[in-house]
Amino acid sequence: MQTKPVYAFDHAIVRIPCSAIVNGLRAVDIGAPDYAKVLAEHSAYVKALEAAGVTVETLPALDAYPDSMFVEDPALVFTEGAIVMRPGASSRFGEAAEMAPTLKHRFDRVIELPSPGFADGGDILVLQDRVMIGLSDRTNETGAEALTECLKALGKNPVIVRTPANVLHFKSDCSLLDENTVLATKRLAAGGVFDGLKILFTPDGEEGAANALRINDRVFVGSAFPQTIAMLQNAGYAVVPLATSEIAKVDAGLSCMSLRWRAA
Ligand code: CIR
Repeated sequence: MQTKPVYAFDHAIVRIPCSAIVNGLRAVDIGAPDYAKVLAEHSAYVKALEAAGVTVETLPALDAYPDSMFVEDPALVFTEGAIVMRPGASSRFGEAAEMAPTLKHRFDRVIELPSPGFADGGDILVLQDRVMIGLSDRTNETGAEALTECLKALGKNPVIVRTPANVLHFKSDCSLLDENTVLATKRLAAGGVFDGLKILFTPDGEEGAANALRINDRVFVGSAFPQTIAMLQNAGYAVVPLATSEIAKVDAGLSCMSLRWRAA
């Protein structure tokens, strides 16, 4: 049986941004995002998922959780089942319980990450042969070790790696491009985590482009990163540029706004 690529997806879950996103978490305050513009970026993203052949389930806005549109963080999903995470930011912790019923409805197998550790989906990079768990300010060692057991129970091959200092999530600085290739910042790849894989480096000044998203035959890339777009096009990838300038104000990119999986 031929193995499907890990970026072959036919389903996704997203959540409508709530108006409290203007109060979303951010490391550096460069101004609050404009709610109407966030809605527009989100809507274009959902359309791009659908155009890529993905059936999208849209969950309602959750006003109690400013960052709840970033559904990637409170859960992990695979063909084999889902994991309810324990987000490492206290203001986001309750998002996991909000997501759990949807996962139980959609997946036969749902595993809850046991307490007391913490882990965010943004720290998890799924490669063809392994699942990387990046330690960060949101994913601690206890959480990473517990997640290792959850992933093994789903038949995955987890490895724990490090996220550079001052980088929010492991995947803020990298993404999968194909079975053998990743897009990464120089500072993240310098740690040697991708040795053995082909690495395309984000051009200097375009580190924010590293959070791209491979979906089926295309790669979503932030439209504010022309050098990265040109580099990926020259390498033969079908690039879909998407606006991310508003969500970037709350440290978000293209992977954060969906949970993606392939039904069996
Ligand atoms: C946060 O700090 O949690 C949000 N403002 C941004 C989350 C981005 N999520 C992701 O990269 N997976």
